[in-house]
Formats: sequence, structure tokens, C-alpha cells
Amino acid sequence: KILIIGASGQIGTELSLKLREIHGNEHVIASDIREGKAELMNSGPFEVADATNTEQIGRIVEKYNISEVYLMAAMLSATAEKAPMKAWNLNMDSLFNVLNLAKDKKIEKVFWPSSIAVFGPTTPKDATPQNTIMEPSTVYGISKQTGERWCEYFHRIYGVDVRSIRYPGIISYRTLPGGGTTDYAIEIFHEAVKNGAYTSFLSENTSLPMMYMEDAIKATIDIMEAPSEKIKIRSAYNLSAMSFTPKELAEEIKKQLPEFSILYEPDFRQRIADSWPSSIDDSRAREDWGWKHNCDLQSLVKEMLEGVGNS
Ligand code: VAH
Repeated sequence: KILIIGASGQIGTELSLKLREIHGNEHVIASDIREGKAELMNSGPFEVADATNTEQIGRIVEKYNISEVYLMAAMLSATAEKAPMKAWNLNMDSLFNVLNLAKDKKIEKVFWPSSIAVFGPTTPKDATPQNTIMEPSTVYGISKQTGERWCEYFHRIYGVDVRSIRYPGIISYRTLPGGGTTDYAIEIFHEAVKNGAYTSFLSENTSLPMMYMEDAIKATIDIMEAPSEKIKIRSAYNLSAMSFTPKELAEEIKKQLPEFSILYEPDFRQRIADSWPSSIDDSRAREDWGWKHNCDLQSLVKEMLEGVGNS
């Protein structure tokens, strides 16, 4: 059976629904510190639990005979800057909780998301390589970089089958964003449909790596389904689909909504975005386990405007 921790979150919700579609509702247990959307709560078992609590998670693993865990709980970049120690404890203690369950053979396989936030201001910005300088300047990035090192360690020393990818900004309409720096690329669609205008908290030429939720879910399930010997990188794989700036996104929206207008008022999140790559080289994921994205900027805008418009 599969357990998703952080199932009420932006990615966790859609990942839970997709895995239930594939494996059947009773095969996929959702868990989070708080209940999630009705669609999630009504589609299968849900357990309220604290991701950092070893007894609570251990009990769920035993109760449902869990073999695979997707650990999607974390405090994201912008929120983490406001509560550094809380973010560190949540992001790290939840990871140790799950890695130790795997080390003790209580579960067989772990997915843990890293992020392009592991890169910092001294990292080469364009087509950022899989192996390069990583001096993250955010609490979230530091926790993801450290988490990668621990995943690699638990694999090498204890044989834990943990798999990870460095998510870019993930864009979706079914769930609200969770306090990230890339949230502008979600908010803009809701505002465009509601008010025909949006004020971006990132400057117009801030290029960031981005991905549509469907591609992110596909990558997550693909890497978990791949034969273990194909997963040659046990820290985390670079992953990408597209890169764009707020200006390029606004231009694409204007093709569908000609009256849409945008203003730029950068806030504290500009500094975070400026420390991240503009684009990512994900050739290793494509070589090792056959990653390829489907959704580009044009299809993203079409899907998002339709999705927001109908939700
Ligand atoms: C954030 N959406 O903005 C997350 C993600 C690369 C961005 O890590 O913090």
C-alpha cells in the first residue's frame, strides 16, 4: 500500500488523486496535519498525522501495511524565510522519520522532493548542470540541499531505495499554491480570470524553471516505477519542462485574454528568485529513466485558463 504524507498540499493532493486512479482508492492512504479538499477526503482513507512524529507515522505504516511513502510535506521558500527553525525542523525531521522507517525495513521505497532551490547565487544560471556549485541562500534551499545529502547517505550506507527530483516551480489550478516564490505563476491565472489584471511580486524579466502539475506528477510516478538500477543519482535529479519570465507569461495570457494587464511590484521574494537558476539541464533524468515533459508554455496557459475558468 502507498502512503502520501503532506497529501493536503499543492502537489500532495493531485499526487494522491492520481495514485488512487491508478491503484484504486483503498490502496492509497492520504495523510496530513490538516484535512484537505473534499475530493481528496471523499476518495479514500485519510489519517491526520504530524509528519515529524515517529509514532504517528509508524502507526499508520503498520495499520495499513504500507510499502511505499511519498513524503510531500514541507515548508516552502517564502514561508520558510519567516520561520527558519520551524521550517528546518519540519523539512528535516519528517525526512529522518521516513528514511529511518526504510532503514528499519518497515517500508521498501521512498519518494522525497528536492527543488531547484538547492541552487544559489553562485550557481551557473543557464542550463544549470546536475552537478555544480550549490550555495543556497534560503532556509528552504538549505534544507533541500541537506536532505539530498542524507538521501544519498541512507542509500549508500543502508541500501534505502529513496528517489528524488529537484522540482521547478509547479503550476496547477486544482490546489492553491503553498507559500512558494513561484506562486505568482498560479495567482496570475486566478486574477486574470477574475479581474483581468495582476500585480506580479517578481520583476518582469525574472526567468524561472517551471512545470505544469501533470508533468510533475508524471515525473514523480515515473521515477518511482523505474527499475532501481536505472536510478543512478540518489541525491536528486534535475528536472525541467520550460522557463519563462512574468512578462512572457503575461504575453501568452494576452493571446487568450487581450484586455489582460499586468503591473510589477517586486517584494522580498525577488531576492529568493534572483538566487535561483533561469533554466535547468535535466539530461540525466532523460537518459537514466526516460523523463520527457509534455506541456509547454502555450499548452500551459490554455489548460490553466480553462481550468481556472471552470473551477
Ligand atoms: C517554492 N514552489 O517556490 C516552490 C519551489 C522551485 C520552487 O521549490 O518554494
